[in-house]
Amino acid sequence: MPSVFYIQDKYTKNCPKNSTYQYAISTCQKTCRSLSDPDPSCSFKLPTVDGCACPNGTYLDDSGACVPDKQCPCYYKGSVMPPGEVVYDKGAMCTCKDRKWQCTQNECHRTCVVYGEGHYVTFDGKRFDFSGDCEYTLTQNFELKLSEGSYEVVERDIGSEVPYQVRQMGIYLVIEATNGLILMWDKKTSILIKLSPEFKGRVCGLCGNYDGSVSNDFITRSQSVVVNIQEFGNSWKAAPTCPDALPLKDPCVANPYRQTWSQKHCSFIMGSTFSKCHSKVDPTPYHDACVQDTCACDSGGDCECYCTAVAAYAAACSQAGICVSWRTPEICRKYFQQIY
Ligand SMILES: [Ca+2]
Repeated sequence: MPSVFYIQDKYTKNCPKNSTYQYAISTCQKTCRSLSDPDPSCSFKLPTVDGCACPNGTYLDDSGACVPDKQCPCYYKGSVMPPGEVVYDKGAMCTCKDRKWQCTQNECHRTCVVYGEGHYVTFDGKRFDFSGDCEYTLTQNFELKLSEGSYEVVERDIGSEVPYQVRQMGIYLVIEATNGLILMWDKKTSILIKLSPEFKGRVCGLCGNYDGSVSNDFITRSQSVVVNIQEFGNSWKAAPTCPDALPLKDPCVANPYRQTWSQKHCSFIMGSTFSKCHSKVDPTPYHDACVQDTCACDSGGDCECYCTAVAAYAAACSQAGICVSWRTPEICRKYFQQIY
């Protein structure tokens, strides 16, 4: 703590810096630091003194000058930070302005994932299974038309096509729109939709409302929060005349001859290849989805459904910052050396 005032028994015109001579100064003088942190010298009373001190409305900064409060610096973990200085603390970016830290949460894009036989993970992390034969709205603000390798992105509010770039990344076609939307599609059953934080709470559809709460994602097209997955999913059909989807039957019960093969292969997700990721992303739901899809697989052979299911876990790991190189000539070799 720098000295707050300069004791002088006799009047002087030559007070240091921009302090002035004053009589009967309280020993507790305001410093810039005391505006940010409690000043221990103010916690006990001492006799008043005469001398040089900061004029009213000014505060002693760490260089010993008297400044208005707005010119005081900020303090971060005991260090002096001048106005305009930026620090990063607990994921937030904080800028020193008017002696106070102004922080903004440094948030990333959130992802909605749809993969395999109707497995969904919403922007807020709600997981559910829903499968029907209609077209459905994934996220209301956008109309995404994907079929057999062709695509179109339309933002509804604006009513016009959003400018976007398309590139191929491994097995994924990546569509990056200029407004904060990134779409990754394997041209089969997996879609990842990434939205920037500006869309928080502004979207609806099967990918949920992206408001940060996992408990209110089943909001129907008519804006009611429901518990039933079919009621929720069917409300987002594009065409009301399309028949409602029914609850999913356990495909391993329907196709018991596939169950052993499925369980044996899907245990790969729980195994050592992905061990680095297990503490970051719970593998159990991905394993269960893998078994279901591999039992249900009726197109492209057993391997395709299985590889898609494993790729979904690998993609989730990658989102969590763990990249796992899992494809080998023996496992899903068709896509060997391709991402996820
Ligand atoms: Ca939500």
